[in-house]
Amino acid sequence: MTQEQFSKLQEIAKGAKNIAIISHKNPDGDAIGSSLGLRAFLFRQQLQARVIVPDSFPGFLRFLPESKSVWFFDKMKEAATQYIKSADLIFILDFNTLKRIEEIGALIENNPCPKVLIDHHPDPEVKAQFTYHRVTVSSTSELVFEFAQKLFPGSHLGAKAATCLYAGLVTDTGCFKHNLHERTHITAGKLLQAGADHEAVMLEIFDSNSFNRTRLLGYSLYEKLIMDPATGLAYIALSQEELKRFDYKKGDTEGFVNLALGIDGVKMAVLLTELNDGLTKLSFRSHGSFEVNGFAAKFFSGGGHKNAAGGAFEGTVDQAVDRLKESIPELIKMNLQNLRS
Ligand SMILES: [Mn+2]
Repeated sequence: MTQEQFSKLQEIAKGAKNIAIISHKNPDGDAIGSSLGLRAFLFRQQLQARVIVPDSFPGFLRFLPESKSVWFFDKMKEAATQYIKSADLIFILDFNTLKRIEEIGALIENNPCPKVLIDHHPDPEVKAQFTYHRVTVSSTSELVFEFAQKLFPGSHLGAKAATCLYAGLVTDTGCFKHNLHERTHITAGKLLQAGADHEAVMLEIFDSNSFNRTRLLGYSLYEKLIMDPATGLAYIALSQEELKRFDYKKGDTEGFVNLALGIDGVKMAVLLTELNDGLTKLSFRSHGSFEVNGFAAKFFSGGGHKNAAGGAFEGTVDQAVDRLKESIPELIKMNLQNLRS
């Protein structure tokens, strides 16, 4: 975005009465962190905005400032629909295709107001008058940090926004493990300077677990982890019944797939979880030049980043495992070049 565009957007924002900030389904730390961070920053500029996401976020994000203000579309369809219809400025954060917001997508498309896309996923399909997009960045939260300074130059971010954006940056990099660039650390430093609460972010997101979640992790690793040394695939498949046994709450399986990926010899790890409605969710992780996003898109109508992608399968978890196994030869083919090198 040019300086001129930022000035124009500043004018639009100042005149806007209903600002909507929309992020994706199954919102993660970056989706909620970037959205609440932007909201808190706008609030400091005397601008009111409403964060709306398709469904709820994991409990470990509840500590974020003003997290209670987020509207879940599936829980309050009418009010949210009304709000989006009447919005005169819409921010679209942390996703590149309207498919990721389901019904909200049509509402956004039908509203002719100015839209701003801030995202780091490859090849954005979302059409917006203002696009602040870069792939070589840790997170949307980091982009929002840059964006905020350009939208209102010289303004202070505020501690609330800083904590939200810091949470997004830290979660999307898996605690500074991936999606990492030189600038990530610089941004993290600046967020701390602006008052981000590092201790709360670490404690709430990484070091707090329910009893059931800890036991589900043990069960998943001991009983459910399958490893195929021939293909370098490791996976954990959890049925609805198993999730229920451990009183599964959204976000409880966060990080499981990375433990599978961490095993020596594993090139790709997959976590399969059977959700209530006969739908199985898949999370893919890989190392280095071994890419999983194309595979997730082709076989599991998903997508994402090169080394971290997601997808879904209509059917039981066992059927999804069959589908996964069937498609492995194709995955190997897709990555043959990378495997040789
Ligand atoms: Mn993100």
